Amino acid sequence: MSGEEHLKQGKPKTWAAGAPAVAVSMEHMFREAGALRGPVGLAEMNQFGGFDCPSCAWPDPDHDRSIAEFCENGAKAFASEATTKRVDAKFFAKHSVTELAKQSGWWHEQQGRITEPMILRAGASHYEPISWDDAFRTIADQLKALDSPNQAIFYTSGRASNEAAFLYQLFARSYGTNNLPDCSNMCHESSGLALKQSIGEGKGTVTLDDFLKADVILCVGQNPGTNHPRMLSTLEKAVEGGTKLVAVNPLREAGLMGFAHPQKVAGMLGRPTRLASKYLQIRINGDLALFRGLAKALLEFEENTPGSVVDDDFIKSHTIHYEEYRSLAVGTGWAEIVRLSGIDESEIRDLALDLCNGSRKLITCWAMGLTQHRNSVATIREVVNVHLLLGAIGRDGAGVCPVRGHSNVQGDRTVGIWEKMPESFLSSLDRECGIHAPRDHGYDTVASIHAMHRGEAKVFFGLGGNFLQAAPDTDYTAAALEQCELTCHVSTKLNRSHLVTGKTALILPCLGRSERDGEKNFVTCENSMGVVQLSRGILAPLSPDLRSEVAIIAGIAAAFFDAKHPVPWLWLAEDYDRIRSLIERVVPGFEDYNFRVTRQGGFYLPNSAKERDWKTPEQKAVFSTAEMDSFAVKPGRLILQTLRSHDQFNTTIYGMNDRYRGIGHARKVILVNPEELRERGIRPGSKVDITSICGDERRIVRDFSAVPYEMPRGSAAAYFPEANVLVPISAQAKGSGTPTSKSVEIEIAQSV
Ligand SMILES: Nc1nc2c(c(=O)[nH]1)N[C@H]1C(S)=C(S)[C@@H](COP(=O)(O)OP(=O)(O)OC[C@H]3O[C@@H](n4cnc5c(=O)[nH]c(N)nc54)[C@H](O)[C@@H]3O)O[C@H]1N2
Ligand SMILES: Nc1nc2c(c(=O)[nH]1)N[C@H]1C(S)=C(S)[C@@H](COP(=O)(O)OP(=O)(O)OC[C@H]3O[C@@H](n4cnc5c(=O)[nH]c(N)nc54)[C@H](O)[C@@H]3O)O[C@H]1N2
Ligand SMILES: [Mo]
Repeated sequence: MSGEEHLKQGKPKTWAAGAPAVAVSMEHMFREAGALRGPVGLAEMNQFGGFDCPSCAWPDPDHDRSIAEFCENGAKAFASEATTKRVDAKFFAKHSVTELAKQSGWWHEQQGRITEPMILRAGASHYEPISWDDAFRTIADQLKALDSPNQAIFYTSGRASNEAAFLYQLFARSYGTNNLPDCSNMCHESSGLALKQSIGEGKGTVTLDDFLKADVILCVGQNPGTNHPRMLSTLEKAVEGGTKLVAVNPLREAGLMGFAHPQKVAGMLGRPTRLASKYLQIRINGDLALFRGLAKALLEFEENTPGSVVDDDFIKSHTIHYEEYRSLAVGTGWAEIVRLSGIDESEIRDLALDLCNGSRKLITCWAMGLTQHRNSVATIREVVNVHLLLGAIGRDGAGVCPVRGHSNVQGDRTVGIWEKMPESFLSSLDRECGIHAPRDHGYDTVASIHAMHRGEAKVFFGLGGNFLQAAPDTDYTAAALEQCELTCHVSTKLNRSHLVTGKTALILPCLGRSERDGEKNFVTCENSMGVVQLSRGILAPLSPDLRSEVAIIAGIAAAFFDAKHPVPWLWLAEDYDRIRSLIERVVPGFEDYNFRVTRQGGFYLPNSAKERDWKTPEQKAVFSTAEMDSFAVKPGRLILQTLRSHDQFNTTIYGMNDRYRGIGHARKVILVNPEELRERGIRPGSKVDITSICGDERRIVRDFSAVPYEMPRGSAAAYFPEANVLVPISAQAKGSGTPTSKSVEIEIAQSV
C-alpha cells in the first residue's frame, strides 16, 4: 500500500464489520506492533484493569465484557500507537522540515513513534535532539518573556487523561491564563451548550442498559460503523430485543443498515443483522426542520387522541415555555418542513407513529452531523424539545445521547479544560490549590487562531492533537502558527503541526496509553456516558526517553515556578493518586476517587438531568423556540460536508481506503449527487477544482476526483482534513463557535 492516489470505486456496502473487519484488525496489529507486542496489548484493551482504547469514547459494558472488547478501528488505533517503528534523532537528521512537509499525512503516520525530545531552532532546517531539562527551560523562558500570560495558548486534544488534563489546566491557570481551547470546540461544543441551556447538564442522560429498553433509537448525523464500531453491538442487541432503529443521514452508511457481529458465527459468515428499520436520507442541515415536523406530527396525534402522546404530567411539573413551543410547532407549515428537511410528510408522520405507543421510550444519538452547522445549538435544542414533549428524559429506556469522539474528551472538560470554566470550579481550584486563577474568559480554538494571526498570541502549546490539520481554514491557521515565537507539541506520532511552526518549535514525545507508566501509576478517563474508569498500560515503553504527559507538564511547571509555589508539581507527578485526591477536592462527584476507580468498571459521575433535577436558571427543563431554517446556497452551488473515511482517526491517516463507501486508494475525492455531476458535464473519476464561497472570500483546492454517490440533490462530501482548506474561519455555529465543517458553500468545476 502507498499513499499515492489512484481512485478505485466499487459499490457501497450495505452492512459493516464481519470477517473483513477482523482481517484488517489483525493485519494492522501484526504489521505495526509485531507478534509480541500486538496480541499482548490488544488482549488488555478495554478489559477491567487494562487500558482504555485510545480510539472513540463509546462505553464498555458495565459487566460481562467479552474477551475482545474492541473493534477494527480500535485495533488500528492501538496498532498505530504500539508500532515498533521509530522517528528518532537519525530520522530528523536525515529529513529536513521542508522535505517532511511535502509528504502526505498517511506517510507521516507510517514513520512510527517519536522517541526523544526534539527542537527546531530559529532559522534551522532540521529538528535536533534536546534534553528534557533544556526543553523545559526553553518553554519556561519563553513563557516568562511574554508581556502577558494571555499571549500563550494551551490547546488540548481529547486523548489526554483526567490526571494530565487537570494538571495542565492547573498550570495554565497558575501561570495566569484561561486560554485553554480544545478539540471539543470543533466537536461537541454545540451539544454541551444546547443541553446545558435546555436541561441544565451538558452531557448525555442515558446508559448502555437504556438502549436495550428503548422503543425507538434515532441515530442522527453519525456514522457508527466507522467512528463508534462498538456501538453496533449495542444497537444489534437492542434491535434483536424489538427496538426500532431509525437512521437520519444524507448518506446511506453501511453501519446503520446492517451489522455482522465478528464474534458470532453468522456474523463471520457474512450474515448481517438488519439494523435501521427506517432510513431518512435528509438534506444536509435539514434536521431542525425534521424534528420540528416530528413535534408537529406528535402534537397533531395528541389533538386527535388527547392524553395518549404528549406526557402532560412531565410537561406541567418539569418544563417551561411549552405553550409557546406548541403553538410554534403547530403553526409551522408542512410544506416548509418538507422543503427544508427533504423528507416527506408521510415519512415524518410514520416516524411519529412509532412513538405513539404510550411508553414514549425514545433515545436520540447524534454526532458531528448535528454539531458542525451554523444552527447546531438550535437544532440540538429542537431534538430536546421532542424529548420533552414525550417526557423522554430521566426515565428508563429514554434520553439524549451525544456520542463523543475522543476517548477522554468528556473527562477533560469535567476536570477543567475549557476557556470559560464556571466560577464554582475556579473558586474551588483557588481554595484547594492555593492559586489565583484568572476570571476573564480565554480564547476558544477559533479565537486562538485569530489571536496568533494578529500576532497577539505568541506561544502555542498542544497537549496532543494536530491543531493545524484539525482546525478550519488550513492556510489561515498555518499563517497564524507561523507568527508564533514558540510552538510546542506533546505528541506520540509525527504530524503536520510539527512542520508548520513558530520561530522555535519543540516536540515532546510522550507515553501512549497502552504503555506502562512506571511501577504503579495508572490514569483515568470518562467515557461518553459519564463512567470514570482506570486505564493501565501494559507494554514496555518504546524508548526510555519517553515521559508521561503528567511528568512533562510537571517538569515544565517546576521549571517555570520556584519552589515556593503552592502547588508541589513534581510531588504530584510521582504518584497520580495525589492528583486524583486534588481533583476529588475540586470537582464534585469524585468522592473517594482513588478507591472507587479501582473497583471493576469504575463509577458513574452524577448527572442531574438524569435525575430530573434541572440545573437551569429556572430549575426547569426549557422548551426552546428557534426560527426554523437550514443552510441554503445560491443556485448552481452545492453544500459540502467534510467527514471521516473508514481508514483514519481524525487527522491520523491509517490507510487510503473507505471500504464501506466503496472508495479505494484515494483521499482527494469529492462525493457528489450523481445528477449534479451529470448536469455539470463532469465525468465520474475526472478531476475537479472546488471553490468555497463565504461572502466575498474564495478558497480553492484543485484536482480532487469526482465520485458520483447517492445523496440528496445539492449535496457533496469530502474528507477531513484534506478539505479543511475550504472551511472558512469566519463560519461558526451560533453560540458554540464550532467551525461549520458540515455546511460549506461550494462550486465545482472540471480542473484544467
Ligand atoms: N475510526 C474513527 N473513529 C472515530 C474518529 C475517527 O476519525 N475515526 N473520530 C472520533 C471523533 S473526535 C468524533 S467527533 C467522532 C465523529 O463521528 P461522526 O460524527 O460519525 O463522524 P463524521 O465522519 O464527521 O460523520 C458525520 C456523519 O454525519 C452525516 N451528516 C453530515 N451532515 C449531516 C446533516 O446535516 N444531518 C445529518 N443528519 N447527518 C449529517 C455524515 O453523512 C456522516 O455520516 O468519531 C470518533 N471516532
Ligand atoms: N473539516 C473538519 N474538521 C474537523 C472535523 C470535521 O469533521 N471536519 N472534526 C473535528 C473534531 S470532531 C475533532 S475532535 C478535531 C480533532 O482534533 P485533534 O484532537 O487535534 O486531532 P487528532 O487528529 O485526533 O490528533 C492526532 C495527534 O495526536 C497525537 N496523539 C495521539 N495519541 C496521543 C497521546 O496519547 N498523547 C498525546 N499527547 N498525543 C497523542 C498524535 O501525535 C497525533 O498526530 O478535529 C476537528 N476538525
Ligand atoms: Mo471530535
